[in-house]
Amino acid sequence: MNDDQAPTTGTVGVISGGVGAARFLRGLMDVVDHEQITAVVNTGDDTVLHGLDISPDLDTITYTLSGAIDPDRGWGLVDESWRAMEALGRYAAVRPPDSGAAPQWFNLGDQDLATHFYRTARLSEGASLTEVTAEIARAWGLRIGIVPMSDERCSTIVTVTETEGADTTDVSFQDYFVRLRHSVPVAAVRFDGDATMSATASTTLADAGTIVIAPSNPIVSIGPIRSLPGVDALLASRRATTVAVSPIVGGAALKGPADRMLVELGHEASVVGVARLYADIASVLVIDPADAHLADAVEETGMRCVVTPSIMSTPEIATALALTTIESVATS
Ligand code: FO1
Repeated sequence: MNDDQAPTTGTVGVISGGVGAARFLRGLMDVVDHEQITAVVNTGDDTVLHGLDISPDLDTITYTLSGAIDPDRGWGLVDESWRAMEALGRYAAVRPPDSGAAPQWFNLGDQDLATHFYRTARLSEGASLTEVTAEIARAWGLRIGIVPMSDERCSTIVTVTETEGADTTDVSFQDYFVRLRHSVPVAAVRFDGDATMSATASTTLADAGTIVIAPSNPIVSIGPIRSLPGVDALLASRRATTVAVSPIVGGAALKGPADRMLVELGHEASVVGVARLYADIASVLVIDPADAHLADAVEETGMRCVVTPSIMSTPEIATALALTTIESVATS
């Protein structure tokens, strides 16, 4: 970070999903001291496979910020090998029809497995997900705070129509996203469990000088965090210093199925649709120049609209986006 670039924001809490949030945080790390940044991260995508506790969004953020992410996939580690996954084939061939053992539809790289081994072992020793996540971040040399939204399980459940004309079924988020390749119609999304905000997430959002809602899917990435008791009320009370970055540009999602999902669930897949979802909890919406013609319509929702390039195709654009975003609600 350059001192002459530093805006007067104090600490920054970033409400985060996976890939889009990770790229935004990477930019933020160029303009704010790392110790001043805390990402409050979605864990609604978390899953258990092979008996291992897997937290995709936490890992996507950790790997991206430490420069170890596979840049093409946006998840998992660069220069990864897949020998363990291949070896599972031997057992998939003999598993009984009613067994879920040796699933191969969710790809866990050989080095990535080490993270899941460590997380699972520490959780089974009684450590909280908050503690384990901090340990993993430290192991990757990070000084920013990476905090799970909750230490309890909160699972995103997606109601889908798996085959045309069939009844709807409820599936886990990873079933929808990876196994069904997010290509089936979504009828509803809900968040199961009686989870509460983790203590660190709660302190982060209460005390941050600035809160950013990252450019993540409003329904399945930001939605699980907002579903926790007290989060929306807390954000509403911090509305003046909360800014959201639209994950929708030109009517399309930057990554993933957010655009289709918004429409299927009765929202508009545009920056105006995003503004309607966030107007009660954030005072500013950052949109891309591609949507500049919708700035007035965004402002009609009660949000101030800031127009700046938001497609983070280079690190420089991510840095400039992060700076403009936090300056949009800077106190002085
Ligand atoms: N996404 C895929 O599309 N296919 C995979 O096989 C897959 C494996 C995977 C393993 C570890 C991990 O941390 C993430 C992984 N992802 C995979 C990404 C993940 O499903 C999604 O990016 C998020 O859950 C959505 O934010």
